[in-house]
Amino acid sequence: RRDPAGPGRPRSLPALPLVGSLLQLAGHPQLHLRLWRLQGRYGSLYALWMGSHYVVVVNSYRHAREVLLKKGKAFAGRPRTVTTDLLSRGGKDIAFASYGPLWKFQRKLVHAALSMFGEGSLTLERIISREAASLCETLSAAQDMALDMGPELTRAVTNVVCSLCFNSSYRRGDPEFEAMLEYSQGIVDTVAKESLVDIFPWLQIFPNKDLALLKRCLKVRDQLLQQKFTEHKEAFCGDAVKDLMDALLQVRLSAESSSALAPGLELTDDHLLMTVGDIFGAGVETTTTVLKWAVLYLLHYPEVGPYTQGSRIPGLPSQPCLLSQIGLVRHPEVLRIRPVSPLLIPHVSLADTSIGEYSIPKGARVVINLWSVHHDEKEWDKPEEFNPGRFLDEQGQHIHSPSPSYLPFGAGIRVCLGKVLAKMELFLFLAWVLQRFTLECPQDQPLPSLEGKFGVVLQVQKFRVKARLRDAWRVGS
Ligand code: HEM
Ligand code: PLO
Repeated sequence: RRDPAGPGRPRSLPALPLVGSLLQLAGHPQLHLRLWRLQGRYGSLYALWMGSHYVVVVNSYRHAREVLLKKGKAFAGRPRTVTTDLLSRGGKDIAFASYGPLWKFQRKLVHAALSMFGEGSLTLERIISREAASLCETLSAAQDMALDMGPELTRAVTNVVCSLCFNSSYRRGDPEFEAMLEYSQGIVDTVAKESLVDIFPWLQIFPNKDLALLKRCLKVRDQLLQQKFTEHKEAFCGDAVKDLMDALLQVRLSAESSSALAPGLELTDDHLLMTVGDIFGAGVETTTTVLKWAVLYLLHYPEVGPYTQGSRIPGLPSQPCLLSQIGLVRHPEVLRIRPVSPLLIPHVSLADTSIGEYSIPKGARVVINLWSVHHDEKEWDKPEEFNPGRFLDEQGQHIHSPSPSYLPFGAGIRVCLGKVLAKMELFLFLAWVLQRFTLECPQDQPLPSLEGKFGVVLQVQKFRVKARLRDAWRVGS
């Protein structure tokens, strides 16, 4: 069964029966860093065994682009794991679904719905600006207090996806929002953690703390999704499509889905629920995480902070140079230095294929280590240094990546479905906040750690900040 040294295969870490290469990985909670360092001994492309699964680890942008773009279709599969199967009811969502006609159809539907309600349209800009304004009000009220911005950033971002998915939003202290915060944290803490249950599915019969937590959290999430679904079904009259949920219901009612799908394929209630669950979950956890990283880096690098001291611009900032100075140049660098999804979502080869000169068998799991791609010293000058200016062109006007070794949203047919939405949110939220406030570390506290916590997203440890309204924005000035 095992042939780690098959013809032309990548070099493999030593593997033991049953556990595979687990011993080399055990005790390293920061899996992306461990896999990054293993390059020293095994080269940038190597293989390992997770239990009985053959895993290929890609650490260079050339190989990453080959997998995602040039041979995108051959590597478009997803592995099935115990935790993601629970999360997505056996892959009925988009992110953890295997490649196939249903997955394609779900992607197309969401894409169409997102462009209709938001992307690129004024509606989306209005929704985000409304939430940004409300966030700034809250920060203003808490001025000069040491504040954990986490929950407020989460609420602002949640309300944007809530508007898109369900045409609703949450007020401060809303119990449903508090419940969502809690279950989502539980899911982030447990899902896709290459925990023992995912490596040895038969361990499921033993009680497992993480698995129990995940199941508890999923129960709460499923209740919430089901409730939104039922409300929409009851109110839906077929013509006025107000949100993603309505758009999905409409497709089901129209003949479109039956004619667009091959006989025997059906978009079930579960597919609709899991699709919305994905967009809602991805919409909240990713963007919030980037915003927290952005704030944290500003505390560490105050000199790249306020370019706009003293200027007061009502409404949205509009001059291009100001735009780039306030918000635009920051998020590309934040996404480089702390990629939200440091190992993407694992891909699976759907046929015998190759990467570079190495042959890769069908069914191999392929992990793209985005951390390595974004910290490659041959591509990036001082990769651990936060330097938003590296993404500005010579005139300081436009954003461009100085290296092709940059793939924060992945690429190719599995590229992030929320890329446009996410970029717009990051830009607008950062622009609104940084234009109005200077962010400082409370005096009695050390600078918070820049070390992330590895998981399905690279999480930020909790920290507090003082948001001071800039002089130009104080009432009466
Ligand atoms: C997939 C990054 C925001 C929806 C992904 C992947 C990455 C990523 C790296 C995996 C690509 C792969 O496996 O090759 C990000 C980042 C975000 C962000 C950095 C924020 C800054 C969002 C938002 C949404 C979203 C706001 C929802 C509207 C999805 C979905 C997938 C995905 C549905 C799965 C696509 C598939 O498997 O076909 N994202 N994402 N993401 N993202 Fe995002
Ligand atoms: C986040 C917690 C939610 O409660 C459920 C959820 C759904 C979709 C997941 C998301 C979580 C984490 C980030 C993921 C997203 C799909 C695509 C995205 C994995 C688990 C990324 C960054 O790849």
